[in-house]
Amino acid sequence: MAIIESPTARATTEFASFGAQPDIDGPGMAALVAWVDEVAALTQPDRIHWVDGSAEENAALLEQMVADGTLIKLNDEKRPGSYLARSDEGDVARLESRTFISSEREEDAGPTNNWVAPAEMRATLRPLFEGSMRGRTMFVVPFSMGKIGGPISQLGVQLTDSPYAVVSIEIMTRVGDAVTELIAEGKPWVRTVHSVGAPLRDGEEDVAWPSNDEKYIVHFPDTLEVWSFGSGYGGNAILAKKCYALRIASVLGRDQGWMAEHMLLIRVLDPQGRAYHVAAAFPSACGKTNLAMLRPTIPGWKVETLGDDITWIRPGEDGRLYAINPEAGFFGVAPGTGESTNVTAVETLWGNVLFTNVALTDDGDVWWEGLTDEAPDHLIDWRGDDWTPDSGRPAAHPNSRFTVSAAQAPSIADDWEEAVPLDVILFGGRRATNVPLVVESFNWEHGVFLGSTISSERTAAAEGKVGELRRDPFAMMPFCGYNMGDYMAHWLEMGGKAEKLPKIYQVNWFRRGADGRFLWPGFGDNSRVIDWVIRRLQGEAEAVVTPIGLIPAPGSLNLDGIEVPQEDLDELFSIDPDAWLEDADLTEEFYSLFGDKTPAALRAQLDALRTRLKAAKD
Ligand code: GTP
Ligand code: SPV
Ligand code: MN
Repeated sequence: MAIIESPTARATTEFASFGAQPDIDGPGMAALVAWVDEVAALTQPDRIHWVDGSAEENAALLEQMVADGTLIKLNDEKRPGSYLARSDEGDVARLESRTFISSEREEDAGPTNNWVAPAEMRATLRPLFEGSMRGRTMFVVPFSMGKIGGPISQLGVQLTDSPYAVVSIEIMTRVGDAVTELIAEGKPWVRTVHSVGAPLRDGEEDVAWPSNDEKYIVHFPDTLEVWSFGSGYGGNAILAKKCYALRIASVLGRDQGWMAEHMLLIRVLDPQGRAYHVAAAFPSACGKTNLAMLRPTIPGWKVETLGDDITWIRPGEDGRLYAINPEAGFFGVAPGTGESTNVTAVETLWGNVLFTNVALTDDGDVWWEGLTDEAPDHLIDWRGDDWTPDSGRPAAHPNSRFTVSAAQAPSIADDWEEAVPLDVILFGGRRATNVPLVVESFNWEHGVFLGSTISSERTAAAEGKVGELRRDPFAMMPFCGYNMGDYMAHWLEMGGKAEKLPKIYQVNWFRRGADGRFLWPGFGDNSRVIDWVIRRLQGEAEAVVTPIGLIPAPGSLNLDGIEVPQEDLDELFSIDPDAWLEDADLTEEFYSLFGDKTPAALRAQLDALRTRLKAAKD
């Protein structure tokens, strides 16, 4: 079969041997082709390229992007098979203010999502997408979240005019003809459309990072569609990730009895070799990739990586909850990733990496704040300007990223594409004050309460004022595709779907002393918290009851080999009832946003917390 006949389709010259519609037939193929045709008629690309997912095609795409100036090829001796992209200065992070849930009913989006009625939103999007791919190639990218053909995998297709998005999706998901075959067989799939919104007039020169000042990231949960316009960056452009695997998937989970969560997933092996599976929900740029690649500083413990950002959780037949990472790669925060903080990540990044907005060294390699203790004498910064250590600005953008295949991590578990039984769930945020290093919940309901109260200091992963404290329940505030009140109820319901539930903990690596420094060494030493948590499961570590939950009994946290002064430890675990009562008021305010949808069980948890805090004051 030839490239499909759309009003604008022309044969490609630079990809003469790639891009034709694959010769795949089946009952589901007509709907796919019709949709590709329909979007092409709207967006009017010069060419349509069906991505087959082959290594040759990938190489050709990369080569073309280097020729076009979109990518810089790094020094093959230093960083083989790797590239650097510099985004537009106005396109460096997710845009929560431009992210919409267009459900039929406003209450299904809820008060914490931007909502516009679907008909109105479609009327807004139509003129934006009309002709938006002119002068460009529209890529048809069939992808699978979860291994291709896996029992709980989900399929989708992204139409995009960004080759950068295509090669990113090829790292982050499983892409190619094998997916198209499943769609042709009639398997369900989600439609996602992405345009950078920068059509080229005849003969017009392209820029390195095309984008549009006007941006929309829109989800239609009722029809399972995503439409994204104007941005080429991360979660705005790799639609399989936040848009599908969290926002759309959370809606599927609500309806089908499972969960899509913003969590890393690891296997922890204790010194006896017993395996435990831990999932952890931390807001963006709060340490998921870091914990996912944890190298324990206490002897005998080992951590295997299963996932670093998204976890789907389902009840299994044996009465446990099973967890799986649906992604195939890591889109990780570069700054702060170094030999002393995450050596596994540094090793993972030896080659075959797509970097975005990091700095370029004079010998054609990359650098970012925290990669080494000392900065090189000269760099080209993320904007493309000369940089020296006394330039007075970061060389890499704070939200600069690496995109790399998960299989390349030396810590990756052999069976990382399979679901595993979940033993522990951690909730964490970035809290300079108030929240102790670790708190154990009394039970599932109390654990869900802890998750619902997570707040965190804003990071550079999204637009907004960095450092400002904001509520981020379950680390899902920007990623829940439906009403957060219903979502909290769904968490409680899931507690009834398994006989042996994971135990829930709250953690905080980011508490600071009066002098502003971190009280806890963090990184590899977070294994000490994991060790305590696992020994709690085994009934081998002592805890003391506090008004907010259980904390380690004195001496029960393994601190062998590190120096944490007693005053720091006291501060790390100090609980100020007055501050917590103030926090409880904010929780009440937050709950009131959802009116009747706030589960009564969580309101009861809040009442009980207040009662315990008041008792502690007397
Ligand atoms: P997303 O990809 O945005 O979802 O982020 P993430 O949660 O995976 O964040 P990541 O692990 O990449 O960490 C982001 C930043 O947190 C980096 O700058 C790390 O250096 C820092 N960080 C991670 N773990 C710790 C820790 O234990 N202590 C301290 N102080 N910083 C940490
Ligand atoms: C996050 O912000 O949580 C990320 C990066 O994981 S992005 O894919 O851009 O959403
Ligand atoms: Mn994330």
